[in-house]
Amino acid sequence: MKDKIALEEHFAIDLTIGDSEVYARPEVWTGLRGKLLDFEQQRIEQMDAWGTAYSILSLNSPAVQGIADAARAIEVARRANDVLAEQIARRPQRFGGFAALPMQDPEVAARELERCVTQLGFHGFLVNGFSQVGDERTVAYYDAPQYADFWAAAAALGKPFYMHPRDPLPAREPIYDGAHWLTGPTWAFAVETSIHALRLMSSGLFDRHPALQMILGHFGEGIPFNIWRVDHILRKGRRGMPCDREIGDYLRSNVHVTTSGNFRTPTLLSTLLEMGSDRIMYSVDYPFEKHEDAARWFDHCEISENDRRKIGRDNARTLFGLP
Ligand code: GRE
Ligand code: ZN
Repeated sequence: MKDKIALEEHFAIDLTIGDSEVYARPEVWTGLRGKLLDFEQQRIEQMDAWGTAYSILSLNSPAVQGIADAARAIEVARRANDVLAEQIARRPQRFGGFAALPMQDPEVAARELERCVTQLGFHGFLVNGFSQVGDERTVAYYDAPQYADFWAAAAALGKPFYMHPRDPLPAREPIYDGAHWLTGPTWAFAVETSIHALRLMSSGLFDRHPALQMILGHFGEGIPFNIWRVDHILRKGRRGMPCDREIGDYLRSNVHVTTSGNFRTPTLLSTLLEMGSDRIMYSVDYPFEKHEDAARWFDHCEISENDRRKIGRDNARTLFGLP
């Protein structure tokens, strides 16, 4: 399929590139590093070769979320957003952007989002999970009360947000001790990100802001596969859960998922049955994943051509108001 839109596509700046090194074996790091910092060579070549017309770019992980010092987080977020805006201005037909936000300071984060949307033309924001705030071991999840005004400001701008993975802090997750191969994208990313997403969905956030839309990568980090059980259990007793509806209702009215890094037809079909074809969008997760692997699978997987067009392009056009 030509003219696909992809929306979990990452870049890095000098101040954040180091965060990605732990995810690459030494012999591939030089290549990955180059691809994260590149905007005009391999990135465009790969998009052209495998039929992606437009990529919405976002900073690597955890980047701003991992900078406990709020002033520094604010500075790095602004730098990254300015770099991205400059690259979009050079190729507005090929690149869009998600803002990086210093969630360590919710008021500044709201103002930076407003700047990115109204002045830089970004399509929303992407957060890499929880933020470390003040010191390395203090974490904030965004269902916390101090984010109420941030969410009101974000919802008023009318743009979606992407909840992207990061690893849990080792000190808080001894279950990975001695089995570090399960951290990162193997498994820990999905566990960490799905719980954060479920926290937001069950917090009443989407009752207060019913038009707000959250995007999850990797086919929803496991949530669509398990949503029936979640609501089945909660139907027996809500255990103090403050939201108005069932969590599956929010999945079907406030959540979109992408194919990033999860190029598998049974998973796609299961997600289609659970969420319908309006809430699934193509993505690669470049440069951590290859356009080739994503496109070789997606362009020929066994779905209707109507669904392929929706998932490959039209759902994203509608969600982001693209021409
Ligand atoms: C990502 O951001 O999507 C990512 C990483 C590290 C490894 C794999 C991966 O940050 O997909
Ligand atoms: Zn990613």
